[in-house]
Amino acid sequence: MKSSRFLCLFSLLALLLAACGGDAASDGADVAASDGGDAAAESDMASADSGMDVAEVVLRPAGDTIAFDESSTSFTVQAGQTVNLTLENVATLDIMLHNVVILSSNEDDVANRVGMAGIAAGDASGFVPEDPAILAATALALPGETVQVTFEAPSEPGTYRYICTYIGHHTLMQGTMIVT
Ligand SMILES: [Cu+2]
Repeated sequence: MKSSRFLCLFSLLALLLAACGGDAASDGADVAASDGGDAAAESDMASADSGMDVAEVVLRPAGDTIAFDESSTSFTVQAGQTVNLTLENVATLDIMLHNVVILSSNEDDVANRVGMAGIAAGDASGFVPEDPAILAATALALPGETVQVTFEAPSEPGTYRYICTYIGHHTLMQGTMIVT
């Protein structure tokens, strides 16, 4: 039974003819057709889903320096996407506190204004001022601490600055969020 079925399939493949019975030929055709259909449907689903997924972003400072790590100076999200942003403060020095403040602009003037206002805002507000250009901000992370903020990416594609507003950090500790 098995060998005759094998021979039957073999002859099908070899000759590309449905010469050994209607059942075998139609089975083969059904499987091929439904496999192709499923694969197409799955890839459609995946691309539709990717627009809805939450973007997981992890940023880290470059050790004990006042700078974001090389891999943390930029990240890309989709317009309107929910972003789960984590700041892992991997610093070990007591003075290396950090946060991430996402701005609605990529202008130096705006980054400087918010950075200076952050210093004035002080410890009580985690060095995050009240400013209309702030889209989102994490709490201040002590060395070894991890903080998180969830926000919605702007609906407008473009480049947006993020800075650390801890005292004296905003000019050195910057990155860009690219919204596509
Ligand atoms: Cu910092």
